[in-house]
Amino acid sequence: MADTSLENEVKNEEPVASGTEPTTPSDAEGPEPPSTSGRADAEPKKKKPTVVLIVGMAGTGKTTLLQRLNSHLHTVGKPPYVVNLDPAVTHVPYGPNIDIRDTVDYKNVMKQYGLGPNGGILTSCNLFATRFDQVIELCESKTDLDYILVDTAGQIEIFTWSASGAIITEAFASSFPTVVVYIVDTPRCTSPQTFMSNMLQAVSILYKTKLPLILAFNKVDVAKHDFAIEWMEDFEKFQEAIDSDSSYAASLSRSLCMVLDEFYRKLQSVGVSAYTGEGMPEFFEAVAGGAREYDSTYKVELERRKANRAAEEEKRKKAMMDKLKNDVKNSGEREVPLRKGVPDDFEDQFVEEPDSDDDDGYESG
Ligand SMILES: Nc1nc2c(ncn2[C@@H]2O[C@H](COP(=O)(O)OP(=O)(O)OP(=O)(O)O)[C@@H](O)[C@H]2O)c(=O)[nH]1
Ligand SMILES: [Mg+2]
Repeated sequence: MADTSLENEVKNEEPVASGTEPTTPSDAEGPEPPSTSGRADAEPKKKKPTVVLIVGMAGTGKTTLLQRLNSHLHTVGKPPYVVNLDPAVTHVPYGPNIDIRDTVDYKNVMKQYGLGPNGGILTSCNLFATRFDQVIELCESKTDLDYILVDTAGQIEIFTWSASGAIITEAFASSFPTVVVYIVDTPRCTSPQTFMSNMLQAVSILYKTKLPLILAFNKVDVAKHDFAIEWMEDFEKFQEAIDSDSSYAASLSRSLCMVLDEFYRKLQSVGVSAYTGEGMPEFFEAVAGGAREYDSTYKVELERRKANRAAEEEKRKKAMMDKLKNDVKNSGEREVPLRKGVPDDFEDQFVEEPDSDDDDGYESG
């Protein structure tokens, strides 16, 4: 049974009036993403919501973007279920249905374990991960849901090496179609080397989670992401951008951009602005694409792993049974079949004296 104490009742049930900039036209117009509009009626009611796990480095705009996504989904009549997994955030501008801060006091964790802020955040996430089955149960108990939006802390290492990141992503991904959205701070990425270090972070997320990954270039109201698309589509363009730089880091970036070619081809990338709401339809199209990719890759692999585990378990049971039979045989004892009820051929099999009065099947002593 789900522990409902984890859940914030109704907080997110009421439409959130706006994103960060309430008067910007995008959400007011409520542009229905082409890929999602009209889909709801055609699909079976009991379909699973897609989990959108928002990750990215500190200050890239994860929380503000989540607020925008939440606002957009309310506007188009598909209110999401919202989970905050950042224990250190002081102000959450959306109403989370589940908030890690209601369960774990990050400052207390720091004090109790003698940790600094980063260690405190990591440990808080680890502590919360131990209750994550309850979060999944709560999410599963919701009906008519299209999206579960998950905000995370800027400590990206949670998802690249910490135990809680693996527990959280695997728990979501084994229950729902799950897509990871890596947020990039576009204006801070215009230098080729910063861009490259960001891409390497994204690769390590993909490497660790093995889930469909979307690159969301945020803050396009400040700087368009065209340069990034160009660098990803044509590595020569990226090399041109660092041509004048003869440093070791630049030459490493030159080599890396060719290696990353394969990674870029597999990715979906969108430009968004959490401030203006730009790119919302494209964002949800990419999420729908990610959910399809989940079905055709991750889910298939998940089912293969489950089948393998079941086959292994079957093999283990059979080996144990064989060993047991062998032990019985070697000990020279007669094998005693166990049956429920009394079979028709009971007497033929077990009663040594066919004419014995004792018909309860046990040999008298
Ligand atoms: N111009 C602009 N600023 C943005 C946008 N999105 C977020 N910001 C600003 O970026 C800063 C960081 O935003 P947050 O949403 O707190 O970023 P975050 O990734 O959640 O940060 P952490 O949780 O600390 O990792 C804030 O000052 C936001 O107002 C955007 O689309 N455009
Ligand atoms: Mg945040």
